[in-house]
Amino acid sequence: MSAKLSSKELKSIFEKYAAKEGDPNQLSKEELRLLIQNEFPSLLKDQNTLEDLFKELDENGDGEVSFEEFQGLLKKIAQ
Ligand SMILES: [Ca+2]
Ligand SMILES: [Ca+2]
Repeated sequence: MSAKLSSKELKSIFEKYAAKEGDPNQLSKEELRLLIQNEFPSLLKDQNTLEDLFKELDENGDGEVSFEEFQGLLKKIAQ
């Protein structure tokens, strides 16, 4: 896992997981779980639980994470 992801790489990861169920442009909590477990497992080892991470990313509180919201993850990865 690289600490520096281009937005193109992030977009391709997002699309791969967002397409698994429901709206292909939104990540459900389950899709986010798979994405984090497979691509960024270290994010869950520290202080974060998936629940916290999901709430943090879902800025508009609609229960799904859009690509725009998902980009907030970049800041966490960069920390
Ligand atoms: Ca989806
Ligand atoms: Ca949302």
